[in-house]
Amino acid sequence: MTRMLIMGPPGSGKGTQAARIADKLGIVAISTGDIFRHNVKEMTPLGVEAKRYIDNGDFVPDEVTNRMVADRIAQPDASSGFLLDGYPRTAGQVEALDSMLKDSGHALSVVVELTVPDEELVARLLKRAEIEGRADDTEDVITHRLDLYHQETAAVIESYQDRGIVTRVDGTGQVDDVTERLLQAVYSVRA
Ligand code: B4P
Repeated sequence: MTRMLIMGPPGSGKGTQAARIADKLGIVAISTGDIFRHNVKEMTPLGVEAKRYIDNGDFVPDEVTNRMVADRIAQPDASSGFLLDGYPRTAGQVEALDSMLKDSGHALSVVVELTVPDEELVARLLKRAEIEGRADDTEDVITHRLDLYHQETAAVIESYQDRGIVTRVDGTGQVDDVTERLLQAVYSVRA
């Protein structure tokens, strides 16, 4: 039963790789960013609240995000395992996830960290801006998201490193090659 996290800075390929890895492992990929964007598009109360944070590149408050994730992982399709993409991003979210997992009687199998140099991250996100036009892919907001990542989320990864469950994977190069490296990393932990 795989319960794993994919972590890394904005633009490191989390969303791209999460779908591929979850498909290979036969588990569901849950992306907090995708759930927020869907709610923003549908203009749900959650979306209206989340939009002002997302557009500025800020984190949506923990209380809102934690409740959303708890509801999502309680759904039947997550009962046989899941891959979380973009969560947890703060110390408060780590604590909340720990208690969700404790309640379910399962532990995290592995945390994979995608590493990509900052210059390449910015280039990728600016390229995506040309294609998708996401409101949070402007240069200023990208810089702010990267700063937030280094200030808050890097410490989250360190806290998992202290538990000895983090595997670092080089996120540069062709998408297929990164997928292959990630699968090798996951299989080596499960073996
Ligand atoms: P996310 O949706 O998680 O956005 P992201 O960090 O930019 O990652 P994403 O998955 O989109 O990009 P990827 O690296 O796959 O979060 C968006 C916002 O939602 C946050 O800023 C925050 O406001 C809010 N939010 C989400 N989770 C939250 C939480 N837990 N708590 C609070 N707030 C939260 O890909 C980027 C680009 O790179 C793509 O265009 C892709 O095609 C390209 N790419 C991927 N792999 C590549 C490769 N190997 N080579 C070249 N390009 C590649």
